[in-house]
Amino acid sequence: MKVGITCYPTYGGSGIVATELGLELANRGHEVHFISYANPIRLDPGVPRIHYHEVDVSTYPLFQYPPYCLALASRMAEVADSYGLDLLHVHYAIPHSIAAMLAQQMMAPVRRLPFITTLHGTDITLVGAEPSYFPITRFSIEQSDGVTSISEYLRQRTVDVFGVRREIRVIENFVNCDVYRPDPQKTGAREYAPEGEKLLIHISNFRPVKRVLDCIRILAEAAKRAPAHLLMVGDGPDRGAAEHLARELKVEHRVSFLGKQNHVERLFPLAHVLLLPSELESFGLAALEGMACGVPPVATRVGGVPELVRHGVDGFLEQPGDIAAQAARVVELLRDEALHDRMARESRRSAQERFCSDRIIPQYERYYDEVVNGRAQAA
Ligand code: GMT
Repeated sequence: MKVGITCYPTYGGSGIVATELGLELANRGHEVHFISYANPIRLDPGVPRIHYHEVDVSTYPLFQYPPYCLALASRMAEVADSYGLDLLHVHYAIPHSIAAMLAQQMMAPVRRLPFITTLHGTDITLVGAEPSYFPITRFSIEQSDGVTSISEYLRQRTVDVFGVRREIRVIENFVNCDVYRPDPQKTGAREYAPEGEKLLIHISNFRPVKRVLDCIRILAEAAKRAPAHLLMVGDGPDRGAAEHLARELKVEHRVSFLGKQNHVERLFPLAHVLLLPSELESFGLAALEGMACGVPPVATRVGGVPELVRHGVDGFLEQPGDIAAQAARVVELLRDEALHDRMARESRRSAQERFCSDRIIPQYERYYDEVVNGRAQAA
């Protein structure tokens, strides 16, 4: 099949899922065309059957806000026409879904161009629920030829918040278990922890919903009872505050802020525990990537996270903001080697048996087939 994929190409779970999906599809013989304003971060150039089409948003003194959505729609229609795309698959409803709908209408005199919208989380729970975006988000969901959601939680939330009656297919996030794999030797960990401290890791876009300050507080508490060092990977609005808090709590020597990293599959395997203290998480892709590397998560019982992490089996779930409880779980995992080994094994097994690309990508392929052949249930 020939698929056009649009996503936010910079850092963020939805762009990562879209990029990994494109790579997996290309690997399975499909032709994939990324259409976006920048090359998606995890997309190395030169991959066979992958094409990248940049959207150029020209400015003009009249445009206080350059009309990206329109430029994107034009490019989508152009690429669809030139390369004979079978469908467009957009990740994150706003504004990608509306751009796809416009491209579809532009192509209508030529042929049918169906589009699928994949909902990732904040497009529904935060942005889409804002009064100014609410009606257009609902409209874009109704107009899509197919809609998928990355967890059952997000599907239900979309139904509850938007009163959507059409089918929303749940296709959970996935991980490539050959790329994300454990390293029992934890080669390279000493670079960050020369005294042999165990490493904790947090990876996110450092937005308030991620509660990154909690990571620093958890580390400070846990380090009183077990030697530990925290890797903070990513960047975003709360990074400065997190660095400040580390100094205030006098643990700055125990925290490494690594900034945005392209090859997180090299960092996860160094860690013993992954921290995901989010206020809300529709899935928690970072936790899945960590689990595939045999790193049990200490996460919060919010949104779709319990669909991924089974409390006491392959990780622990506590309440958001409960630093004492999360720190206590970290200490358990750092001190009790047998417990850690068991959970690390279960994490890996869980990723392999429930969320490996080989299990999930065929679900997208089947859905594409239904949508292209007009068998998916619309509004
Ligand atoms: O919160 C983020 O990291 C960004 C956001 C996005 O759309 O880029 O992530 C959402 O999509 C991810 C991939 O499907 C999910 O794993 C995250 O749970 C989800 N974030 C939230 O729901 C807050």
